[in-house]
Amino acid sequence: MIRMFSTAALAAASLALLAAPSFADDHAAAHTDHAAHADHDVAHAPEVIFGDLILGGAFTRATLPNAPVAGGYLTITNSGDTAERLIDAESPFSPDVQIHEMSVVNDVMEMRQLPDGIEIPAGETVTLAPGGLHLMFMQLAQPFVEGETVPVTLVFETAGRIDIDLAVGAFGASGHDDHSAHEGH
Ligand SMILES: [Cu+2]
Repeated sequence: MIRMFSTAALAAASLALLAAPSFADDHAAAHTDHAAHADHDVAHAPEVIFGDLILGGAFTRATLPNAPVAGGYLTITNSGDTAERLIDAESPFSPDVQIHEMSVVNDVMEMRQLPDGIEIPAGETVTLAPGGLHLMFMQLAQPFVEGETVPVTLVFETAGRIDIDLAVGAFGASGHDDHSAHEGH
């Protein structure tokens, strides 16, 4: 059944290709992309190459309707030979996207803003992940919806600005709540 459908779709695409090559190409590419994406349980945005920087696995998690904040995560690889620094982030979903770190201080998990951002040493990868370094979307303008994407502009000290999308995964699937420090007030 699936095979028959695929054959029919291919035939249709071939016919369309004869009639309107560019449209058929676009459609086939989009379809393939979508099918591949649906295979993944965990949503991650595609890798983005930005000069010497490789931005990978960008994701966030769905939020409850009135959640005040949300985290953002990705890996940043610096393939260059000079250090880089992530100094700011912006998003239409928040008037104030901050760079945060969670760490254990005197046996208490604390979250703090990093006013100087995050250094990405030459040749190294820095991971922003739940429980550690992260982007923090303050004063959320609207909830993050699973399956959608959240655009964010990363601002690097040397390389400048790059727009990426965070893929929105399931709400708190891990049960690990890295936003409780903010939700308390
Ligand atoms: Cu935070």
